[in-house]
Amino acid sequence: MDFSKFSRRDFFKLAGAGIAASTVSKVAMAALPEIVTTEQANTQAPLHPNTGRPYNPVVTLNGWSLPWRMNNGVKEFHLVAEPVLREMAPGMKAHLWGYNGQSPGPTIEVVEGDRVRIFVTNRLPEHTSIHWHGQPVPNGMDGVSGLTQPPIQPGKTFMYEFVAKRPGTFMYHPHADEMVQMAMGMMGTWITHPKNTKFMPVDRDFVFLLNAYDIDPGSYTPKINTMLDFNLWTFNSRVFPGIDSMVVSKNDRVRIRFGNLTMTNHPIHLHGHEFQVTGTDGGWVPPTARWPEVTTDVAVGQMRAIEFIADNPGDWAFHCHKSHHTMNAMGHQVPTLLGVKQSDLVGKISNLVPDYMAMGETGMAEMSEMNAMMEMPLPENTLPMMTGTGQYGAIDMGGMFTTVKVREGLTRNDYKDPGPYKHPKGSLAREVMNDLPPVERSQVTVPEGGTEMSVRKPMGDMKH
Ligand SMILES: [Cu+2]
Repeated sequence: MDFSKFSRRDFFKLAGAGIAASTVSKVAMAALPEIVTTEQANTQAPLHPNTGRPYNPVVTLNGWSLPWRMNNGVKEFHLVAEPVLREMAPGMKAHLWGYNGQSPGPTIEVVEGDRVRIFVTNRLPEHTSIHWHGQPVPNGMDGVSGLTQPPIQPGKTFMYEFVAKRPGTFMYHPHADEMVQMAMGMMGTWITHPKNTKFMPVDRDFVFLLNAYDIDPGSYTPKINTMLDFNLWTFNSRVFPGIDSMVVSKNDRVRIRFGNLTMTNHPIHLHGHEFQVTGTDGGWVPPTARWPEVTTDVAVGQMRAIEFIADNPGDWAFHCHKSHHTMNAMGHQVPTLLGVKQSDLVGKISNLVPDYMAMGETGMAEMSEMNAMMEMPLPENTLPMMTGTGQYGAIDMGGMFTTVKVREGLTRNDYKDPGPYKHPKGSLAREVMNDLPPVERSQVTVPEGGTEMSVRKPMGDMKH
């Protein structure tokens, strides 16, 4: 993540002037907090509070935190539900619905005990609402359209207000035409920081949502009726190699929080370290109830916070362990051709399909190499199925995959991508050459008068 490219001022734009909402007068709109939006999909620097109670901010992976204003002791935010253009990785953009210019919407960070007021303006073509997933709020603030409030009609602005009671990791999403609105990317993270800034301190605190889309190769808009067969498995509406690395300093205590708003579970796996699940939907896990893991499964609607000491330098893979969730569109329905000799067929098929290429005979890794060489043309606005290049070649990944980069001696707020890890001499897997020292072979001797066995093999009897 390259924070050097922009300052917060360049990153955001104030969109308040252009709102012209149909039913809120200019005077009424002037009383609302300014609308802050962004069109960028880069990870933004943490938002350090300059008003209100102190807290240690999170870093939202390929996202940002929403600025607020204090109004007589109340923290006021302004979310705008609207169509957005999200870059899912360089080379592919999607028409999604989100909040304040992006999907997911901005992270909202507050402190335990804060009184919070959230204005929600609806610029979608249909009604919506926002549910504050996981938070103990008064029933009328729970955002379930029809049940606890009338829906927010297009052009209208609603106001939610409650005290952020329990510290932890939460989500927000519509509770109105959910199937469509969540398939289109409407969701965001909510962090309630503990009032006591010394409570469970960490050096780096990352957060993102697990989400998924079904976007046909060559198109831009998700199919909203898909129930299970999604083809883009995303962290914060980004796929590898578009997901930023999580950069940490050696021996940092690192927290990574994630919530699952897809239609299936995701076993999230970290290489090179053991972690503990320190937080769930229900709050922080007491130390005596934690156990070490390297993979934690996140069910639909759940949130998990994991913590570990980053004591092992390197570029460590961090990904969903379902292998179809670490690839992009196009590959999921390809027939298995392992071991099928296609050489005789190519000529015949080429008469029918001029660009036909035999694939999959020895595996699918050749796909990523071919994509890398740009020999196989892809439809417009389509990412290769497996992609990404590391210092040693093709990474053969997509979807829910990124890296945790552990480096010596980074300063506290340095999140810049340090480039590929330099492996110390002798610590890298390598091809076996003729340079291994000779080894004394153990001499197996048959004991005198040794046993005799008859072994029946397909070729006939053999005596040993
Ligand atoms: Cu997964």
